[in-house]
Amino acid sequence: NGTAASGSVARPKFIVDSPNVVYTDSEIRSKYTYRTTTVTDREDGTRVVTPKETVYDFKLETKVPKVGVMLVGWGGNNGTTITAGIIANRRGLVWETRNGRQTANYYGSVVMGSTLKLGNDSKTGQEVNIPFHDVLPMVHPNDLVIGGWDISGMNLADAMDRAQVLEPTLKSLVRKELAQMVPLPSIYYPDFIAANQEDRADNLIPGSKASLAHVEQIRKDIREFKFANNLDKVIVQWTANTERYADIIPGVNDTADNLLKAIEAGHEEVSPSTVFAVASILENAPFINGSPQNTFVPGCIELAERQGAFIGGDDFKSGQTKMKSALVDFLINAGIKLTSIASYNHLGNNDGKNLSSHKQFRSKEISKSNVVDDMVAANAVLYKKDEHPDHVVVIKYIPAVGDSKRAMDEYHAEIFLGGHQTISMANVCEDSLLASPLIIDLVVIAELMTRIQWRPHSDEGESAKGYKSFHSVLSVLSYMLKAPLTPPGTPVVNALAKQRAALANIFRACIGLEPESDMTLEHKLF
Ligand code: NAI
Ligand code: DG6
Repeated sequence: NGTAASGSVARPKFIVDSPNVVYTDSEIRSKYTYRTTTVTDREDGTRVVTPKETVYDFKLETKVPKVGVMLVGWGGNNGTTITAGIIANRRGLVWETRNGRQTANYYGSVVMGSTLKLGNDSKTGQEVNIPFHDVLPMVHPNDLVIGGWDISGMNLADAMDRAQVLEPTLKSLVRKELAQMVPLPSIYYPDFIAANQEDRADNLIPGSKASLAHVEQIRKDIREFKFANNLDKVIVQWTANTERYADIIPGVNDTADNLLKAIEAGHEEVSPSTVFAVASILENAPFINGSPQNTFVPGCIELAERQGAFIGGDDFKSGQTKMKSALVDFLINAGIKLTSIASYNHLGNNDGKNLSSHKQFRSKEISKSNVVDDMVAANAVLYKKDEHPDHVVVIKYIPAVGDSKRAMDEYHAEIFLGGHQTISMANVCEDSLLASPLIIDLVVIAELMTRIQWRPHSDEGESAKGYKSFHSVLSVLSYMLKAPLTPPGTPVVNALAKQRAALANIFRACIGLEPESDMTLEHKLF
């Protein structure tokens, strides 16, 4: 199952002219000075601020591999939409809509739709911006081979109709190809998703609780997909229904060994998404969780660290929450005291149906609610310790509106001398058309991260000694995720601008470029 596309070799679109950057046939190596500032509060009350420099070597493998993506929940709205979207782009399709002719594009993908400032033109001084995708050699989404699992055995063409997201004219152009695609059977533990999903569960691997046999079957599916499509790498992404939270139980899912034992013993508190994560980790296939549940129980994170496998999550950050993580950053950094956020939304797709069940809604409520914590905590001028704005999240299922989600938000804030500012906004969009491009970004960036290595700077130069990968938990994916998973004990950054800057500046470091400071002193100091 799945469409095979040929792998591609992308070459750097520019050369960095610096003694700190070396290009070889297969790598870009950079020496990079990371500048930070430490703050020490002394007992005598003096605060000492010290600039700090750490020199790293980065090395990036430049050959772009042939990559496959396996979606868990392939037959859902996101799964069918992204599959049709990639085919439409790959074939350069154009279709009629009531507004005129529409050409396939990747709008909504940071990697494919946004640009990055490279520098200033040496003659004119004007900014030079390049596609984000061209900053480092990345896989092109058109070359991704897609496959996956679903508890519903419907072929992707019929599932695309069921999703009610795409224009009929586009659907007719991709129907034949999608009809050939049938999701692999999946694991279904009814207690984890809403009871209202039962009627679509007709494509199942036998067994209704975690087992080693389930892990082995999923591992086999990944290996066979890789082999059948002649792939170098497979990335697995959960875009299946939101599950309820799993209880964290000492001895069950608190350590890697306990989790593996719990799976072997068929413990009821191990969720399908955790089983998929464990199988992917054991296959060294990066696993990304696009839903809000706590797939990454402590034992799962420990297992990923132990295996040196990459994981990322949680919950795609598409519309309402992306706006929240930008707007709250703006308000609080403008010195305006945000006092409440009321976030209401209704939608009528299958995601909304699943979320109409309380335990699944609760998972989503948590991921949608924690997104302002770091911004509030950073401003002790406006907020006392442990003071938070009121924050309520409501989701209602209204079948008639289908995938067209309505989100209404009210931001209430205190301004100068006791005045108030209330910002109300309404957002209407096809939910899956906002979320699907994030699937691409997560795959493309996660794959790239598998090719980057670092070490403390060494004068041994070309020697490959001492290099290692980034931490298993890919917090660099945070921009695309509502509740970013970070390495245990490290801070979570929700502010959208900071998340994008981290992504862009890590990429720049790999080619020996300083972070973009936006100081533009060259235009200010004459
Ligand atoms: P959907 O309900 O249309 O698709 C989910 C698919 O997962 C269904 O086809 C279902 O049969 C399948 N499924 C359920 N349990 C499974 C299992 N154990 N193994 C394999 N397949 C399984 O939902 P949609 O709209 O595609 O969203 C997918 C997920 O992404 C949801 O959890 C949603 O909350 C999350 N999400 C969606 C966003 C959006 O804007 N569409 C944004 C943020 C997160
Ligand atoms: C309703 O909230 C359903 C959810 O699945 C959301 O549509 C999805 O999580 C996207 O949420 P947001 O806040 O990023 O627009």
